[in-house]
Amino acid sequence: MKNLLLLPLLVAVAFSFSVNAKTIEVEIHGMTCALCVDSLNRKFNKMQGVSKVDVSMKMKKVRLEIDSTSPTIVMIKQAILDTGFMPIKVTLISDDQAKE
Ligand SMILES: [Cu+2]
Repeated sequence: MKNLLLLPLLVAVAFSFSVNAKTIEVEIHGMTCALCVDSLNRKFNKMQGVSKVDVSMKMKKVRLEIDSTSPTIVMIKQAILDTGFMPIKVTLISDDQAKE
């Protein structure tokens, strides 16, 4: 019975974690056409913890909205390498804890 009282608390904690997202931008080398953009889009759309993917060939950048804990920068870089591109620079655009 005590567990039932804990449940709402656990749900609240889990919810606050999922809400705690951040946006990062990765400069990518090697994108040359729409198929490159497409393969990166598909790769990140499959990745757990990624809520939004925005690939720009013009800017040579991928912008991702991700959970605060996962995926890590290392995982993101590896995913880019796996897709056949070179991650150049990772920038944290916003952290919702820092948002006003
Ligand atoms: Cu291409």
